[in-house]
Amino acid sequence: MVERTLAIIKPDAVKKRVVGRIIQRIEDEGFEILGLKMLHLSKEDARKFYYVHQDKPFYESLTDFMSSGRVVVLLLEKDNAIKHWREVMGATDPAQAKPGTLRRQFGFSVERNAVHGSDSPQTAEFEIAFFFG
Ligand code: DAT
Ligand code: MG
Repeated sequence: MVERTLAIIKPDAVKKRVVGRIIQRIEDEGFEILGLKMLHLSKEDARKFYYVHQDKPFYESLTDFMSSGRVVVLLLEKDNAIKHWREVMGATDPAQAKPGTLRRQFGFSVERNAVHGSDSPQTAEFEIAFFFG
């Protein structure tokens, strides 16, 4: 089934200058890029985007990090896009992520883990609307 998902190249990956390599991987994996933009989230934007985590101990730190520099947001389309993109990203903690995944390749820590991906059709709908209206 053709699905859409929301990907973010996080501030750590932008600072490391690996945006091009991550986008190349997205295209090599067969995703169609339907939308792409670079922006700098405000702390308030980051808090809204990650509201599901508002009660977690890492919420403040996560939203500080996500508003610390520019990000690239992408609207991706493909068969099984949500699951496929999460497989390409790898586990949340780069140290646990499988070899060949983007988080293993480019992530630094559980927080500075290079990329984001929607985790369900409901989340994808919210996240796509958040950035692409
Ligand atoms: P994912 O990004 O794999 O969907 P998540 O939704 O559980 O993971 O968490 C969102 C982000 O929050 C994650 O990419 C990095 C950060 N995070 C998650 N767990 C964390 C932890 N234990 N300590 C610090 N940051 C964490
Ligand atoms: Mg998540």
